[in-house]
Amino acid sequence: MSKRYLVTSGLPYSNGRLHVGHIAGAYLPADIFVRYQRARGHEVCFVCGSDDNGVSIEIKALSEGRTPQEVSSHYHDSQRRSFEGLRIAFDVYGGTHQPGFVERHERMSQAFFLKIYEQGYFTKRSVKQLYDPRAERFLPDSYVRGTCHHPDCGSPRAKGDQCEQCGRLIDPLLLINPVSEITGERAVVRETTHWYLRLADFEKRLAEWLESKRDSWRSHVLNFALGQIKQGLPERAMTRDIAWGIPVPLEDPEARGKVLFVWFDAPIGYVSFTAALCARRDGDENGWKRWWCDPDSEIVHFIGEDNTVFHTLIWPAMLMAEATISLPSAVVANNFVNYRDPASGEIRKISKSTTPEQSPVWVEEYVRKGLDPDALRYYLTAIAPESARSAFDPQDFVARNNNELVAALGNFVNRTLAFVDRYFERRVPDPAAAGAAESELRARGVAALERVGAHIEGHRYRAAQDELMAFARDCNLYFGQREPWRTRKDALPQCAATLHACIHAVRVLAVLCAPFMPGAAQRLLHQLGVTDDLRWALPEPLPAGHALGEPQILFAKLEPGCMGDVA
Ligand code: B3M
Ligand code: ZN
Repeated sequence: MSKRYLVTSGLPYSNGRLHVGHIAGAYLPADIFVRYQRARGHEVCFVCGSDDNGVSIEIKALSEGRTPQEVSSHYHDSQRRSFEGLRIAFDVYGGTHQPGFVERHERMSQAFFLKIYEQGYFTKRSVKQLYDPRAERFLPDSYVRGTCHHPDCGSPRAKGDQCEQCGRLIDPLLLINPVSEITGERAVVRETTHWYLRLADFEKRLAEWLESKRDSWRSHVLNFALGQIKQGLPERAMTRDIAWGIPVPLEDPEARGKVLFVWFDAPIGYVSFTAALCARRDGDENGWKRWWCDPDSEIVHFIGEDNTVFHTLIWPAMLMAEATISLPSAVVANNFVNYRDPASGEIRKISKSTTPEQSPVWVEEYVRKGLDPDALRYYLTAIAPESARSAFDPQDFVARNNNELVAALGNFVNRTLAFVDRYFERRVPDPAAAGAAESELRARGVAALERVGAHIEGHRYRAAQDELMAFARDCNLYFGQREPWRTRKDALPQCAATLHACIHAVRVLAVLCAPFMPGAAQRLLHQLGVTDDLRWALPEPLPAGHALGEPQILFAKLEPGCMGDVA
């Protein structure tokens, strides 16, 4: 039976370039899942876009002397190109403050806020906060520094949210000699008013809902969320005193000049971008309800680890308060990817300040170098940070490309097609002499389809791709054991049957590769001279005599250093 999936990837802040860690965390696994479910015949909508609001974009703009709109549109475009370069194919790539999206997004976010407001889930509260008198603005915790208030530490450079010296949390109002990071001015305390979502009201329902996911979600995600509930969920301010964002839609004079907390409007972006897609595709934006409110539709969120609290607690609580949109079926959270410095061997965090600009860990650079997107997709899935952090190692990337993609998968395809090209006039040989070994290879293909599929459905992408490669290695083994170079001379019908089976295996490989390496899958079809739709099923064997395409190299061998010395 055909199902419906609404799949989202975390909306990247449009204030920087994308790196391989982002891709491995929230985008590539989602793209694999989407391609796979489509191949199974399910209906899928894959939604993403930029998270353009919030203080990080505002401050970035301030430091660059540009407007937040300029900054966010610039990075929105850069990020969109990076996704395209890696063939991560969203149905819609919106932006919470981009032309063509912002109007609808604002309208829907405000309506969402008002609905929760009317249900009485907000508490209006006046609070003290640090303020920069020169910049004339309230200071987000992370933009204040001062002396750590933990008496046994006293570091003079503690940040307003956390002390980097002793690692403990900081109460910004207790910070000694707080200074604004924006102007260097002494920060002062001022009163302000905000609207707090009472998350505690949802604890019981959240816990029940999370418990119902025991058997299907990753245990670290579930345990984290349940652990937070056990500690008690604090109320959270859903409004902010900044100029850039979605205006708070209340008549209350105290709401004037305030915007929605970026984490309030960002997940609504998933919905408003879907509406934009429906409007564009079918002329009716209300089509979004079919994806988001219909119990037959499954919603799957792919995110990086640092977004877990928002997707497993705050967003679901917002949805419970809103009461018409469904809760997610799954939240797939991945860990971070670090990188290994080839010069020192050190494992480091990928960061704007310490990772060289030319490094191919920046997707833009990788794409600009003209390297194969499939090679990166393969590597990032091979090191997918599904249960722990992993590290991008440029030398390992080259080694795996050469030893696995080229030497196993590419080699099998190439030796098969080159052989047929040379000895069978590039036509599919006759399978009349096929026997037990050929049936076995065919059964092996069926098993690979089943196993890879089961792993993808369980969100075990690394294991899924390993199965694909195991099949490729078995194909090579089969080729070696059947010795077609020998049977060609003394048992031609058998040789023909062997190559027929190998060609069929190549066609199976195209199906298996398609979610992971869509470019390679297309190259395989081209070489087979077919235009398959790559449905997730055992393809029909090609008839004897079918003309194949021209054999080509499936994956290029990479030279050490092709990733640049820096990486
Ligand atoms: N922009 C956080 C991040 O990029 C945030 C995700 C929003 S998802 C609704 O890490
Ligand atoms: Zn400290």
